[in-house]
Amino acid sequence: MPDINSLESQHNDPSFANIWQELKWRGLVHVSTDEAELEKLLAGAPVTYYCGFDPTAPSLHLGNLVQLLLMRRLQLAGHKPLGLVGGSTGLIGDPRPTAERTLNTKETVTEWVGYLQAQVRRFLSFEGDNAARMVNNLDWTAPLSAIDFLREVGKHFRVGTMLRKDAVASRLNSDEGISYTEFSYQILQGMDYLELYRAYDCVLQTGGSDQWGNLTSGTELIRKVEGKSVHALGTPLITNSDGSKFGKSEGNAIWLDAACAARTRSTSSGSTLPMQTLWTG
Ligand code: 485
Repeated sequence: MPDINSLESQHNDPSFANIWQELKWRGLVHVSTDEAELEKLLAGAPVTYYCGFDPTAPSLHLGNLVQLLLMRRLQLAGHKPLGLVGGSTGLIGDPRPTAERTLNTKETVTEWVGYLQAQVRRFLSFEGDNAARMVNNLDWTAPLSAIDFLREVGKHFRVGTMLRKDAVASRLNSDEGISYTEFSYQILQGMDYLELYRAYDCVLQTGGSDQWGNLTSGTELIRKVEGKSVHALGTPLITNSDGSKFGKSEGNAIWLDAACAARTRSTSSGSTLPMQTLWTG
């Protein structure tokens, strides 16, 4: 029996014409930029792509696993992954549709960055021609002053466009509204894509379909600033059998870290669940 936990024994299915066809067959494509172009791009020479994970808990969860497996499949097809753990975005918080997040301390976020990086490392190969690389967005956001941020980055964003993003629109319609801090989140994620495009020629960002607003914030920024069309791919979200979202924010996450799962099992109802609840919408 091959050891399915060893990266060396993993491979894509050679019966598919190309990786895009395989991803589609596996139900990993919910929404994307131009499909024909993306299929051609991924069937060609190695490209660099990235996916970001925010340290808003001490462990990744099942929703993140979909992205890790997608990243690995793209790597097995010869492409180069960048695993981003959000040392800066984790300090701000991606707006949830329902309520404002409580800010975690900088010490806590730093500790969780370390845990998440270790988890991401287990799913990707850091050796060979298309070795993965870990990046942390705190490296390029921490040195940026508020004035430079507003002059160099903020100037490219139209408030009207920002207000129309789903995550923001749903919060504006709620009693609680949205803070300026969380409203700015999409700019930070857009800036990350631009930074990674410049530093590594990264031309694809992946995420769950809930990330579409943030993914396109980056593709639009790169089009404006660099005049270049880059790509985004949103996977379906893992939902409960009733179609509701499944994850950290909803309090029913299945943690990838056994120690974390054990700690929350007594307090959370969702650490084990029937398989029928587990597939996508
Ligand atoms: O440049 C980036 C900075 C941060 C992020 C992505 C790119 C994180 C992203 N905003 C986010 O909040 N992601 C969620 C998380 O971190 O838990 C989940 C998404 C899910 C999937 C998963 O991350 O809700 O759809 O993308 C990897």
